[in-house]
Amino acid sequence: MSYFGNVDKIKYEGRTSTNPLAFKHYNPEQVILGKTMREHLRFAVAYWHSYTYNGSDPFGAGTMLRGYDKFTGMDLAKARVEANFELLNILDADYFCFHDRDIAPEGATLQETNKNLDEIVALIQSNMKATGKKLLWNTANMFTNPRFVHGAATTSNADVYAYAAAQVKKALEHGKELGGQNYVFWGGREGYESLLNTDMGLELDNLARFLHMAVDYAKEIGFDAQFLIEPKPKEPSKHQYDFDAATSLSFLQKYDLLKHFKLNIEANHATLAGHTFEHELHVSRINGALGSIDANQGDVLLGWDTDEFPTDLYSTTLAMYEILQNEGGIGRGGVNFDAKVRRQSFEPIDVVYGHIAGMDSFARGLVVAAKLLEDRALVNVIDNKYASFQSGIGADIVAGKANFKSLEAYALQNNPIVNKSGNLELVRSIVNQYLLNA
Ligand code: XLS
Ligand code: CA
Ligand code: CA
Repeated sequence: MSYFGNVDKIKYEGRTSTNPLAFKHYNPEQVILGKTMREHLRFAVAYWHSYTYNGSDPFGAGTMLRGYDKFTGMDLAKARVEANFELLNILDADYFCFHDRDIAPEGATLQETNKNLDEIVALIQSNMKATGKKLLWNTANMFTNPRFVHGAATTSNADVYAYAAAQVKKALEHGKELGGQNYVFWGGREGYESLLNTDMGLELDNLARFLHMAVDYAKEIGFDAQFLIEPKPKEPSKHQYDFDAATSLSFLQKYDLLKHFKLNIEANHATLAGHTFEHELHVSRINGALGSIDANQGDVLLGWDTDEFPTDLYSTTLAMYEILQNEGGIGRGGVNFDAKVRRQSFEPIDVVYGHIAGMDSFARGLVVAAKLLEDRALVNVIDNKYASFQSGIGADIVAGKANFKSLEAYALQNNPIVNKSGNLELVRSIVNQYLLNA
């Protein structure tokens, strides 16, 4: 059974190809700065958007036409496993990601739910063995079911807290079984609506306790995945605790969790927080916490999480520019397409086109970013801008040799002060030249 119309494995045909089912920029074995594109990018398909999402929105029903629509329950879950491995093969993508509730239906009890999960995880495992495909990360969906109305690890109901712990315990066991490279915590409903009925201090303390328990349990069972927090503001609660990278890092630091966690940065979440994608990646990187990325893009005209396939080359270039400068690049992380086709793009082939567009956009971003770095185009701009810290009083400041008295003595005899232009318009046109010519 084919769910994507018997499409052959997508091949690289180069930038002049007009074949819609070919890569124009993603050439998996091409070496850039000592690593292949495949190794730099570690592309992953997101289960929830590619197989579970049906195209519904608050105003209308699902529109997606899928070959597995005829199934329900566990049969549907099994068909989606087949669809996953078919799509990974078509895209020549090595990784996939899922929430527990994407892969198997919930039962009437936790026991039944876990039984369903065990069965599907075993099926996924045998497909992984047969194909060599790998799990980039799994996570627990603790936001869809109404029991999480007040949150999961930040709920006001201790019984829900215990349920959430049981759910993550199981997800960690499955992550281990499947050799997951990472494990993600996105705080779906970990936030609040109003302080009038919220004990924020207790909620955050409980969240930290929960994460410590997860770290301890992973250690106990020998699951050595990289743990990731995925920041996001606004959705679904008004005040999400993991608002952005800086907020998440300060939380991790306060609760002595920083050594156990890195961040999974999503482009659309960055823009919702009022930042660029590269800002969030940069904040993570300079704090040694850039772990993985969720590749997508928002829409400047809309204020919510649209999870579009990434096609903005400016953004993919600046994202890859950060990743290339990260120690070890993307490391154990990867480029996960947390992206869905538009509601109007309801044919299965659109999922293939969406991924090709995203993979090509990141491959092109990689090439341009590598060239920018190789030529030190932006490095020179920045070195020049901060040159005053290389010698004289600036070098003293950086070396920790200055104090208020020595700085005052310097300032008193240094008149007038001369500033240099930042030349930002020139810098932007240099970036455009690289985008067009690299
Ligand atoms: C939702 C998030 C979610 C996480 C995993 O906006 O992006 O899908 O990536 O729970
Ligand atoms: Ca995400
Ligand atoms: Ca999202």
